[in-house]
Amino acid sequence: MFKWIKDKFTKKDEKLSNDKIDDKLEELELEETQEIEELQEEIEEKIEYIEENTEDKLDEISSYDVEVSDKQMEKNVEEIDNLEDIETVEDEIEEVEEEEPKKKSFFDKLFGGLSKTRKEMSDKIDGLLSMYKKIDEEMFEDLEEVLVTADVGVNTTMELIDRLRDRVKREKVTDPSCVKELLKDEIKILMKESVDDNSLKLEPSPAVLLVVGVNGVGKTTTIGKLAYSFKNQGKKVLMAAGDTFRAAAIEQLEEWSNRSGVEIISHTEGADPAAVIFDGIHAAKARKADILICDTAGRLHNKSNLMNELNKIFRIVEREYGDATKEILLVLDATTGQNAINQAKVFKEVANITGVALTKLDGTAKGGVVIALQAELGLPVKLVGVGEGINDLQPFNPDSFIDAIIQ
Ligand SMILES: Nc1nc2c(ncn2[C@@H]2O[C@H](COP(=O)(O)OP(=O)(O)OP(=O)(O)O)[C@@H](O)[C@H]2O)c(=O)[nH]1
Ligand SMILES: [Mg+2]
Repeated sequence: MFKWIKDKFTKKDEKLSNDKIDDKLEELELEETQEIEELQEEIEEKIEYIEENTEDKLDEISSYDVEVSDKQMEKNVEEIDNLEDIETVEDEIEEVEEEEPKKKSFFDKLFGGLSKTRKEMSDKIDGLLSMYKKIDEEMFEDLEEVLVTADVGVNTTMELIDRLRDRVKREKVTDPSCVKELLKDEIKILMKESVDDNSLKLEPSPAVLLVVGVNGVGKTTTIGKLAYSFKNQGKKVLMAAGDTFRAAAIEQLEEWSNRSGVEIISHTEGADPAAVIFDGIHAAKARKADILICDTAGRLHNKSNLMNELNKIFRIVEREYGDATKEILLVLDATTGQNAINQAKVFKEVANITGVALTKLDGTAKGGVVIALQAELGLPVKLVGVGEGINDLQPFNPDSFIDAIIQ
């Protein structure tokens, strides 16, 4: 009985505890589900939060990037600007450095260009005078020879030696070493007596500069150098390609037009040169040019052809540009020495030559020809060419020239 009761109660207990467990389990399950749900919710919220924040952050990051790259860009532009500034400054320094030696070397260039003539004259005169203890007729004769060989010309040399002899006597000079200075002085006096002004006359504006001379003397090169120089002085310049004899001549002037930045009027090969000059004059009037520079042919079939062509050009200029200031510049090649004097004589017959440009002095010992050109022919030397470069043309100054060839 007791056992039965006991069993019954145990069973009951068991049932009770089983129920409890079930309840508990149910309760636990519920709690768990709730917790899981809560956790899920929490996770979802977190994901949402993270997602939202990530988007903001990404936006922030990309806008920051843009800002950074904008700033970087600005910085880069600034750096480029600085670089450009630096380059401009460097260019300016280069220009100044280039100009400096140009200015400095103006006399140096002439001096350097005349080295061969100086050797021919100055060195020989020094050598000769050092051999004499006293001044006598033999010394004058030797001096005469040196001057003739240096292309001073026979007539001019005789005139100079006569003057020197008189001066030595008048001033009672006995020391041969003093003769060189006296000779230099007499050359300068003679050159200035024959020509009173060596400057180009291109004022008042408008002016026309006709450049003439036989072939190969340096006409086109001299025009290019002059155009560049006038332009740098602030003048409005125009060039007319009057040498229509060959296409290469027009192309050569076109090249100088590009180098000097000066406009050019040209026709084709074989065109009438006078027609080119006519067009040049009308363009110069229309464009209000200060100076019109005209190239002409030096290479024609014969002398009379050349002279007829030049006369036609002179007539056109007179008729169409009567009021303009006129220069007729004869270009002579110094390396041809006495031949240059002969050319000058021929051109003087057909044209009213107002000045001479003596070129290629850098390559010759015949620079003494300058003295004859002025003293014998009365032609003012106005320009000297001392090289092929754009800056290798100089206004002629008798004193500096003589100082450079007789030291
Ligand atoms: N060394 C040196 N060469 C020069 C000088 N002037 C001109 N030349 C050179 O001489 C040559 C002839 O010059 P151009 O200017 O063509 O002579 P051009 O008188 O126009 O000749 P054509 O058109 O044939 O009648 C070229 O090679 C020039 O570079 C100078 O002062 N010094
Ligand atoms: Mg030419």
